[in-house]
Order: sequence, then structure tokens, then C-alpha cells
Amino acid sequence: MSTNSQPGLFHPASAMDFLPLPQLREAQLVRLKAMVQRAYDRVTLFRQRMEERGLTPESLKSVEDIGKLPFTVKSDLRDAYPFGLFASPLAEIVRFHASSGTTGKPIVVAYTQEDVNDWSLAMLRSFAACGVHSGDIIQNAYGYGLFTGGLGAHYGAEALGASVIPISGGNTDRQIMILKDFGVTVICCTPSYFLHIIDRAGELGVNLKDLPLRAGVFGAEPWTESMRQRIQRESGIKAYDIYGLSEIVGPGVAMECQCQAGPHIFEDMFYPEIIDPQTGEVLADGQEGELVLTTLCKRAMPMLRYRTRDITALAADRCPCGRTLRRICRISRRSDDMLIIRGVNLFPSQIEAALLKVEGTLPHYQIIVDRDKGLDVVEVQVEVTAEFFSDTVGALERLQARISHSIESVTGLRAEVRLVAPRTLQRSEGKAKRVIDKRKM
Ligand code: DLL
Repeated sequence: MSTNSQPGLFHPASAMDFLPLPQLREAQLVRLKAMVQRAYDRVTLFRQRMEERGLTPESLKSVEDIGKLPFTVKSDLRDAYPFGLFASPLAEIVRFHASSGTTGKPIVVAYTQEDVNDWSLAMLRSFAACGVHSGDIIQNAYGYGLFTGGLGAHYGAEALGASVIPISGGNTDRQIMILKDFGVTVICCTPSYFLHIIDRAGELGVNLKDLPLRAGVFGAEPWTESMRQRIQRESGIKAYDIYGLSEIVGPGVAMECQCQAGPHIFEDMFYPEIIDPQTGEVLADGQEGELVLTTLCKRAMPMLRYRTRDITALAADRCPCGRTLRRICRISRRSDDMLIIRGVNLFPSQIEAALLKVEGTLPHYQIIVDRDKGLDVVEVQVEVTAEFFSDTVGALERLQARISHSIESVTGLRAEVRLVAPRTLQRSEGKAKRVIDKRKM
């Protein structure tokens, strides 16, 4: 892989971004057939589901035939925990990542060496698309660990030949010191965390506009055009939107080019469809619905028509950059109840699972999400039994600590816990309103 990307120069790996459409569709079909064959041969769930529909890999004659294939959903990954959907033997797996499931167990994803190489290439193309090049100094403030953000961006930046600072998330004062002292030119983090960095830099008397920092690669959570404008106005950098999800690969499924007109999907690697989330019917370009993705070259864990739950539309009009890849419109919401808190996925059902592990709590709770100085904060209000509520302050504090600990061990998130008397939380007549999201974006 070449690493000779220079300012203003086209990176050779980006050639795939500009394939004429007939060639792109041809490449997709070849890859799709091989991928479906692999999934059919090696993953019981995929084979069973295809057999139920009377399908074999030979049933795919054109890319559009993908619509005949069964959907895959998050609970399929949970049910297969930890290794049930692997299409490669464990001996060929070089990396695991994991992300929140709807209950206590995470969902696990795996990569062969070739998968890691492909992912690095997708991330390289992502950086190149927004004008990042070798010679750039990239501060990577996505979390390193089971979350795909840190290592995903790291490998892509190295493949590009840029210099990476693997600082991971948190410790904002140190982030600002390094931004300044290392002459960082590009930062990667969640957009809400960068807003926090802007605020903190202001408090420390650091003017980000005086630094060489030029671009931000922001994603892992929903954000808005007005957040982009605010970031650009207050920090003087260009803010680019990057999209991805663990189940498909991690970051680098789609990335904005310098036109900032919505992330281009790397369609030669990830095949997108938009469906009506109620009926499953495939919708035309431009229509809003749920994004469904099929991996075209994953080996360890191929995904057939994975329902992302992200609501968006596909834009097929030509982008001025010349890329032939379709774009996704900003993801404004999800078709399930998943929240994203400081870049971490959270399902209300996980809080419920955490509470159930603690004696003395009632199944009545409410999650209040707010934003304090740009950072998401979560408060969980929990009703406790009358018996516990009349207990000593010390006993209540111990209960509170047990609940906090349980929530952190199930979700990985620290939440403020407030114990309330029985029958305090409002009962709803229909679906319980578990979440009050006060964040203004
Ligand atoms: O968030 C991967 C990632 C890391 C993407 C770093 C971009 C940058 P998960 O933790 O599995 O993976 O969460 C995936 O996050 O289904 C969306 O709901 C949401 N999401 C990710 N990027 C964006 C974005 C990573 N740019 C879930 N805009 C996805 C809106 C986003 N939502």
C-alpha cells in the first residue's frame, strides 16, 4: 500500500472512490457472491435462514437480488454470543472488539488479518477523503479498547503514513496541552467531546484558532449541522462526519469528503440499502428509512443485510468531488431506543438489567440524560422498596453505591444514581417513559 499521500494530491487508494458505476456494480456483484457463499458454507444461522427461503448462493444473479436475502439484527449477534457467527476458525482471528448489546452481554465482533487490513484501508480512504495526508499529526482521542473507534482510526492513520498520537479519550487538559505542544493538525473524537475541548480551551486561555489544528474527524454519535457550524466557528477547523458501527467493521463505513455534503459509503466494501423499518420493503434513493448494510469483503464475520436501526436516506446525486459513491444523509435518530452517551451505546434495558441485580430496587426507574459543559451526563432515578427507603442514611448510601457499581459494570458508564421513594416516578398509561433526553444539539 502506498503511503505517499501529499497535500492536495490524490491518494492512490482512493481510486476505488471514483469507479465508474457499471464497474462498481460489477465489483460489488463479484464480492457479494463470494461473501454469500462463505456465509452460507460457514455460518449455521445464515445457511438456515437462506434454506428457509429456498435460497442458495446461486440465487444471486444481480446486486439487486440482495433483497431476497434475510435480514440480520442485533439480537442475532447477542444470541450467538460470543463466537457463534464466525466464518473463520479462531486460529485465524487476530482481533476482537465488542459493543453494547441490549442486555448485560456485549456483542462480539472479530477480524482476520485481512479484515484488519481492509478496515485500515477503509479508514485510510476516509482520512484521504477529507484531505488528511502523510505528514499530518493526528491526535486520536477516540477510546482505545473494545470500542472500535480508537484502534480503527489508529491503523488507518498509520496506513496513510500520518503520525498518530494514541491519546484515547478523557483528560481534557492533557489533550489541550498536546494539541498545542505537538502542533497537532487533525483531531479524531466524538463531536460532543470536541465541544467540551473547545469550552475547556477557552477556560485555559488557549485559542484553538492560533494552533495548526485544521480538521476534525467526528463521529460515533448523532450530531447536527448547527453543531458543525458552531465547532467550525469557535475553533477555526473543518469538521467532517465519519460513520460506522462495530457490527459492520467500526469507523470507516462512510466518510465525508471536503465538500462536507454527507458521508460517502465505501460501497465496494459495504453494500447499503434503505428499508421501511416497519415493513422491511426496500426504498428508493432519496427516501428516508432504516439503513441496512451488507459487508462485501469481511472474512471473520460477514454480515448479511444488517439492520443498523439508523434512520437516514441515500443521496445518489453526483458530489462535486467526483466520487461515485452514494452518500448518507445525517443520521438524526434510530428506530430503536439506543442512546449514545459520550460515544458509548446504551440501551435502557441494560440499566434495567443492572438494577435487577441489586436487591432493594423496584422495577421503576427513569434515565435522565443532559449535557453539562458539552459532556453528556446521566442520572438514573430508581424507586426503592419502602423497607429500604425508611432505612438509615448509611444504608441508603450503600445501596446507591451498589446500584452505581452495577450500572457501571453492565454498561461501562458512570451514572449519577438518585434513590426515590416508592410510587414517586410518574406511571405511564402506555409504554413506560424510561428516558428523558434533555440534550440540545
Ligand atoms: O461508534 C464506530 C465509530 C467510531 C464510528 C468512531 C465513527 C467514529 P458503535 O459503538 O458500534 O460503533 O456504534 C454504532 O453509533 O449505529 C450509529 O447509531 C452511531 N453513529 C456512529 N457514527 C455516527 C455518525 C461506532 N457519524 C452506532 N452520526 C451507529 C450519527 C453515528 N450516528
